[in-house]
Amino acid sequence: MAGRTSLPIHGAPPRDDYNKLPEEQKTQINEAFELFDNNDDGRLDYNEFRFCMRALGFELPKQETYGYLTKYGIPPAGWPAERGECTPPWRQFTLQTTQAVAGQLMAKRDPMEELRRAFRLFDVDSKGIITAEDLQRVSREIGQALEDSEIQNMIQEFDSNGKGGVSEDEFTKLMMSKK
Ligand SMILES: [Ca+2]
Repeated sequence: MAGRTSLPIHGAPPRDDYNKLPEEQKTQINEAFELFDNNDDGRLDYNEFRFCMRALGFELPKQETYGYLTKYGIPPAGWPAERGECTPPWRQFTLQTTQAVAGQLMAKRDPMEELRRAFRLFDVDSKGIITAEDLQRVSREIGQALEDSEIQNMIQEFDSNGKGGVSEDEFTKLMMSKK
Protein backbone atom coordinates (compact mmCIF):
# COMPACT_ATOMS: atom_id res chain seq x y z
CA MET A 1 0.00 0.00 0.00
CA ALA A 2 2.90 2.33 0.79
CA GLY A 3 3.70 4.80 -1.90
CA ARG A 4 0.33 4.50 -3.60
CA THR A 5 -1.41 7.77 -4.08
CA SER A 6 -4.40 6.74 -6.18
CA LEU A 7 -6.65 6.10 -3.17
CA PRO A 8 -8.21 9.36 -2.08
CA ILE A 9 -8.37 10.16 1.60
CA HIS A 10 -11.95 9.76 2.74
CA GLY A 11 -12.77 11.93 5.68
CA ALA A 12 -15.30 10.86 8.30
CA PRO A 13 -18.28 13.16 8.84
CA PRO A 14 -18.34 15.33 11.98
CA ARG A 15 -19.59 13.57 15.10
CA ASP A 16 -20.89 16.63 16.97
CA ASP A 17 -24.43 15.27 17.17
CA TYR A 18 -23.24 11.84 18.26
CA ASN A 19 -21.08 13.35 21.01
CA LYS A 20 -24.09 15.18 22.43
CA LEU A 21 -26.33 12.11 22.58
CA PRO A 22 -27.21 10.52 25.93
CA GLU A 23 -24.96 7.53 26.76
CA GLU A 24 -27.87 5.17 26.25
CA GLN A 25 -28.24 6.18 22.62
CA LYS A 26 -24.52 6.04 21.99
CA THR A 27 -24.52 2.50 23.34
CA GLN A 28 -27.46 1.66 21.08
CA ILE A 29 -25.52 2.80 18.02
CA ASN A 30 -22.34 1.00 19.05
CA GLU A 31 -24.17 -2.22 19.83
CA ALA A 32 -26.00 -2.15 16.52
CA PHE A 33 -22.68 -1.63 14.74
CA GLU A 34 -21.13 -4.59 16.54
CA LEU A 35 -24.14 -6.76 15.85
CA PHE A 36 -23.98 -6.20 12.11
CA ASP A 37 -20.20 -6.27 11.82
CA ASN A 38 -20.33 -10.01 11.33
CA ASN A 39 -16.63 -10.55 10.79
CA ASP A 40 -15.55 -8.15 13.54
CA ASP A 41 -13.23 -6.10 11.37
CA GLY A 42 -14.68 -2.78 12.47
CA ARG A 43 -16.38 -2.08 9.15
CA LEU A 44 -19.83 -2.50 7.69
CA ASP A 45 -20.53 -3.05 4.04
CA TYR A 46 -23.43 -1.43 2.22
CA ASN A 47 -26.06 -3.97 3.28
CA GLU A 48 -24.80 -4.36 6.83
CA PHE A 49 -24.90 -0.60 7.18
CA ARG A 50 -28.49 -0.41 6.00
CA PHE A 51 -29.51 -3.23 8.36
CA CYS A 52 -27.71 -1.48 11.19
CA MET A 53 -29.57 1.78 10.45
CA ARG A 54 -32.86 -0.07 10.19
CA ALA A 55 -32.23 -1.67 13.57
CA LEU A 56 -31.81 1.85 14.94
CA GLY A 57 -35.12 2.85 13.37
CA PHE A 58 -33.88 4.58 10.24
CA GLU A 59 -34.95 3.42 6.81
CA LEU A 60 -32.20 4.97 4.70
CA PRO A 61 -33.00 5.28 1.00
CA LYS A 62 -30.51 3.41 -1.21
CA GLN A 63 -29.56 6.66 -2.89
CA GLU A 64 -28.64 8.25 0.41
CA THR A 65 -26.64 5.23 1.56
CA TYR A 66 -24.76 5.26 -1.71
CA GLY A 67 -24.06 8.95 -1.21
CA TYR A 68 -22.51 8.25 2.19
CA LEU A 69 -20.42 5.46 0.68
CA THR A 70 -19.13 7.77 -2.01
CA LYS A 71 -18.30 10.46 0.49
CA TYR A 72 -17.10 8.54 3.53
CA GLY A 73 -16.61 4.91 2.53
CA ILE A 74 -13.19 3.32 2.82
CA PRO A 75 -11.80 0.27 1.02
CA PRO A 76 -12.44 -3.05 2.79
CA ALA A 77 -9.58 -4.41 4.89
CA GLY A 78 -7.04 -6.07 2.61
CA TRP A 79 -8.24 -4.36 -0.58
CA PRO A 80 -5.55 -5.40 -3.09
CA ALA A 81 -3.55 -2.44 -4.32
CA GLU A 82 -3.54 -3.80 -7.86
CA ARG A 83 -7.31 -3.31 -8.03
CA GLY A 84 -6.68 0.41 -7.82
CA GLU A 85 -9.31 2.84 -6.63
CA CYS A 86 -12.02 1.14 -4.60
CA THR A 87 -15.31 2.24 -6.16
CA PRO A 88 -18.27 3.10 -3.90
CA PRO A 89 -20.15 -0.24 -4.17
CA TRP A 90 -17.15 -1.97 -2.60
CA ARG A 91 -16.47 0.57 0.08
CA GLN A 92 -17.32 0.12 3.72
CA PHE A 93 -18.29 2.19 6.71
CA THR A 94 -16.18 2.60 9.84
CA LEU A 95 -17.62 2.87 13.33
CA GLN A 96 -16.84 6.61 13.33
CA THR A 97 -18.85 7.19 10.17
CA THR A 98 -21.71 5.08 11.47
CA GLN A 99 -21.71 7.04 14.72
CA ALA A 100 -21.75 10.32 12.82
CA VAL A 101 -24.57 9.36 10.44
CA ALA A 102 -26.72 7.66 13.11
CA GLY A 103 -25.97 10.49 15.55
CA GLN A 104 -27.23 13.13 13.12
CA LEU A 105 -30.38 11.14 12.44
CA MET A 106 -31.03 10.49 16.12
CA ALA A 107 -30.48 14.11 17.09
CA LYS A 108 -33.20 15.31 14.76
CA ARG A 109 -35.78 12.60 15.11
CA ASP A 110 -39.26 13.28 16.26
CA PRO A 111 -40.18 11.00 19.19
CA MET A 112 -43.79 10.54 18.05
CA GLU A 113 -42.74 9.65 14.54
CA GLU A 114 -40.23 7.19 15.98
CA LEU A 115 -42.91 5.48 18.01
CA ARG A 116 -45.20 5.21 15.01
CA ARG A 117 -42.35 3.71 13.09
CA ALA A 118 -41.66 1.22 15.87
CA PHE A 119 -45.33 0.31 15.92
CA ARG A 120 -45.32 -0.39 12.19
CA LEU A 121 -42.25 -2.54 12.65
CA PHE A 122 -44.23 -4.83 14.96
CA ASP A 123 -47.50 -4.62 13.07
CA VAL A 124 -46.13 -6.02 9.81
CA ASP A 125 -49.48 -6.75 8.19
CA SER A 126 -50.93 -3.33 9.09
CA LYS A 127 -53.93 -4.62 11.01
CA GLY A 128 -53.74 -1.68 13.39
CA ILE A 129 -52.87 -3.61 16.53
CA ILE A 130 -49.84 -5.41 17.87
CA THR A 131 -50.87 -8.93 18.83
CA ALA A 132 -49.21 -11.66 20.87
CA GLU A 133 -48.03 -13.24 17.60
CA ASP A 134 -46.36 -9.99 16.57
CA LEU A 135 -44.52 -9.78 19.87
CA GLN A 136 -43.48 -13.40 19.59
CA ARG A 137 -42.15 -12.95 16.08
CA VAL A 138 -40.23 -9.77 16.86
CA SER A 139 -38.76 -11.19 20.05
CA ARG A 140 -37.59 -14.24 18.09
CA GLU A 141 -36.14 -12.06 15.35
CA ILE A 142 -34.07 -10.09 17.81
CA GLY A 143 -32.91 -13.32 19.38
CA GLN A 144 -34.68 -12.94 22.71
CA ALA A 145 -37.65 -15.24 22.48
CA LEU A 146 -40.20 -14.46 25.17
CA GLU A 147 -42.28 -16.95 27.15
CA ASP A 148 -45.96 -17.10 26.23
CA SER A 149 -46.86 -15.95 29.72
CA GLU A 150 -44.58 -12.92 29.42
CA ILE A 151 -46.24 -11.97 26.16
CA GLN A 152 -49.74 -12.37 27.59
CA ASN A 153 -48.76 -10.14 30.49
CA MET A 154 -47.46 -7.47 28.14
CA ILE A 155 -50.62 -7.52 26.06
CA GLN A 156 -52.76 -7.37 29.18
CA GLU A 157 -50.80 -4.46 30.55
CA PHE A 158 -51.02 -2.46 27.32
CA ASP A 159 -54.42 -3.45 26.01
CA SER A 160 -56.85 -1.08 27.70
CA ASN A 161 -60.09 -2.53 26.35
CA GLY A 162 -59.51 -6.23 25.81
CA LYS A 163 -59.31 -6.34 22.01
CA GLY A 164 -56.44 -8.82 22.11
CA GLY A 165 -53.71 -6.46 21.09
CA VAL A 166 -52.18 -3.03 21.49
CA SER A 167 -53.36 -0.20 19.25
CA GLU A 168 -51.06 2.49 17.91
CA ASP A 169 -52.63 5.04 20.28
CA GLU A 170 -52.09 2.84 23.33
CA PHE A 171 -48.59 2.07 22.22
CA THR A 172 -47.51 5.69 21.69
CA LYS A 173 -49.23 6.89 24.88
CA LEU A 174 -47.63 4.19 26.93
CA MET A 175 -44.19 4.77 25.48
CA MET A 176 -44.42 8.56 25.83
CA SER A 177 -45.47 8.16 29.48
CA LYS A 178 -42.27 6.19 30.11
CA LYS A 179 -40.01 8.93 28.81
CA1 LIG B 1 -17.28 -6.19 8.87
